[in-house]
Order: sequence, then C-alpha cells, then structure tokens
Amino acid sequence: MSTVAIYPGTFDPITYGHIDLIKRASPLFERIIVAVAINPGKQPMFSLDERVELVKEATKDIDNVEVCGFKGLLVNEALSMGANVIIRGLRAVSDFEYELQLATMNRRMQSKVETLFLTPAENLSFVSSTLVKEIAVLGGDVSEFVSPCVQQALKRKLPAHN
Ligand code: COD
Repeated sequence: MSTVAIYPGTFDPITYGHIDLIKRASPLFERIIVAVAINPGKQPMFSLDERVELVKEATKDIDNVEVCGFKGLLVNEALSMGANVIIRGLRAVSDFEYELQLATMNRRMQSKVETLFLTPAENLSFVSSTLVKEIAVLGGDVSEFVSPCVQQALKRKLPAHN
C-alpha cells in the first residue's frame, strides 16, 4: 500500500497553522507532497513561484516533505504523484462545509484517493493566510503566525507599511 500523502492548498502565504498540519502528517506517511495550487478562483498576493519557494523554505527541516506547484485537478495531481491520501485541515466548524464538499467531489471524481482531516494545535486554530495578510497590510506584527522567511517576504511585498 502506498504511504504517500498530498497536502494541497493555496498557501498564500504558508502559516504556522499549515506547518503544524504538515508536522502532524509527517510521521504518518513515508512522503508528504505539499502541492501549491495556482487557484484561479483566488487572487493571491504571492505568485505561484513565490509561494512554492516560501513553502520550501518554511518546511526545509521536515525530512519527508516535498513541495511542488500544480495546475489542473487535484485528484489528477495526486495520482500522478503516487499519492492516495489528501490531507486537509479543519480549524473550526466553519471549515467543515467547504471541506466536506471538496472531499466528496474529489472522491466522486477519483475513488482511489481518500481525504484525511487533521486538526491543528488549539493555539493555531484561529490562524489563516487571509488574516495574516490583512494584519501585515495594516502594519501589524505577524511573527507569531508565520515563519521568518514569510515575514520578510511580506515586508518586501508591502514596503510602505513596514
Ligand atoms: N490550522 C489547520 N489547518 C489550516 C490552517 C490552520 N491554522 N490554515 C489553513 N488550514 C488548512 C485549510 O483548512 C485547508 O484544508 C488547507 O490548510 C490549505 O488551506 P489554503 O487556504 O492554503 O488552501 P485552499 O483551501 O485555498 O486550497 C484549495 C485547493 C487548492 C485545494 C482547491 O481549490 C483545489 O483542489 N484546487 C485544484 C483544482 C481542483 O481540483 N478543483 C476541484 C475541487 S473539487
């Protein structure tokens, strides 16, 4: 049985909440592929290449993690990478409806891939990329929520506010 999992997301940018999930998944699988989506439905602050580089830098100390960008359907990307598990995070009840819809649709399209939900440490359950960007845009301190490389990238992106 394959022990490869894919953790997909927009990661705009990666936060300590995402990293907490990757660290929890890491001992459960031989390999974790963090797959950064182009996601045309969102207007990311960071380009795909920037997001991939930030995820690589922020996860470089976790041995069995690989990072890639992808476009197209997640289930196709999962199969082409040899992954039969999709990792997703549940922070609160509010995440559940969207996550259930996504998981059910993905299973409908590809029954070989199962979705596994993980929950973060309680002190990270309120962290989101959206709020981190909002705080950074308004000049607030995000050091509690994102890695130093992301803090620096936000400063470069938002020089007028820092
Ligand atoms: N603690 C724990 N989990 C967290 C935290 C936190 N603080 N913050 C975020 N998460 C979880 C989210 O709940 C999510 O499960 C995951 O981490 C990634 O989050 P995001 O916001 O970076 O990524 P999303 O939700 O925008 O990713 C959406 C996808 C890119 C996965 C989706 O759009 C997709 O699959 N796109 C590919 C095209 C496709 O296949 N579409 C059809 C889908 S049916």
